[in-house]
Amino acid sequence: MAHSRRDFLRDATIAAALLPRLARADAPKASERPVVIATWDYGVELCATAQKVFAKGGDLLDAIEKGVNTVEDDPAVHTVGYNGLPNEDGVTQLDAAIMDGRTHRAGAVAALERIKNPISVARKVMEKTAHVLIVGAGALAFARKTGFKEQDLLSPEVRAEWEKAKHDKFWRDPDRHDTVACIAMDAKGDLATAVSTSGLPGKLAGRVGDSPLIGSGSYCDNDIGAAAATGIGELAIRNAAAFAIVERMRSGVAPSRACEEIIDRMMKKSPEVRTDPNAQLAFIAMNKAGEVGAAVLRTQKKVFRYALVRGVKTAPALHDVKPILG
Ligand code: SD4
Repeated sequence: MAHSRRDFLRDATIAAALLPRLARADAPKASERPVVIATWDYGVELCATAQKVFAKGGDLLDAIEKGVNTVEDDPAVHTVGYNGLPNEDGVTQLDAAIMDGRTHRAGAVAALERIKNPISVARKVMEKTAHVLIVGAGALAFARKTGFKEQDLLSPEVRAEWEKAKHDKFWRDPDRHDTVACIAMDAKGDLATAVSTSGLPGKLAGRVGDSPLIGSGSYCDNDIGAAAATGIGELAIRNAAAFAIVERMRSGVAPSRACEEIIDRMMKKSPEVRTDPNAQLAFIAMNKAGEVGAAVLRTQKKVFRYALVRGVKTAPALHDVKPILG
């Protein structure tokens, strides 16, 4: 199809708008690596833990696994790991995925019960099997075989809270579903992603969200960059969102802009997300230069927050991102 003058002008305008972002000089020097970005306020803990692993000369995967473990282990976090809120049958089912850019291998578990650290099981799937994703009873059996300890995932207090409120709007409180997603770059510039969640509280038994699905909830291409999601997984799945963001970065688009473009595309494909207050979704991304970015469609909290740390000397800091739809 012929490229009209109008198309040319539009493309030139878009290119000009992107230029300052592409030319931004905030790509980290080697001394500012490693770089770790993680979703939400608890991302600070994650980044701090990963930073300590890196500071001791630890490996990229150890850094992100241990970082995610701190969130999974925290009983005050009701959206990930231990004390993650249950499905409509009162059973906590966890999803997680890890991807290593160096090998382009990935491991994931979905609807995993009774194991508080699904990210560690996902890592074992990646390292010890020829598979990528193991679900449900098979995932639990695999976890048992590889030495994970089974336990009740709900504290008595959270179980009691759930029993009391299970029939009311408890489930629809958007503060009750926040996935921990992180992207890390080590000192050599290699990339990895990790995502862990209890998914949407009150979900149907066996429902799988975006988080364990490589390409939807996370994706890592060691030559280009990585992306990861938090929010309503069905939206991310229907748009192969994390993969799509990485592909935009492959075309030279900066991380924030790549996240925004996929949200724009999503709004065009599914116009109902513009008016549905429950349509919440946010992305984080990092390119091979170590530049990071994020975008959020909507959140009932005022802003989406991510934690970021560069190097091993400065402490992680939180960054606010305004929603595209208020
Ligand atoms: C899911 N993406 O299971 C997860 C839940 C989440 O903010 O991140 N909520 O769909």
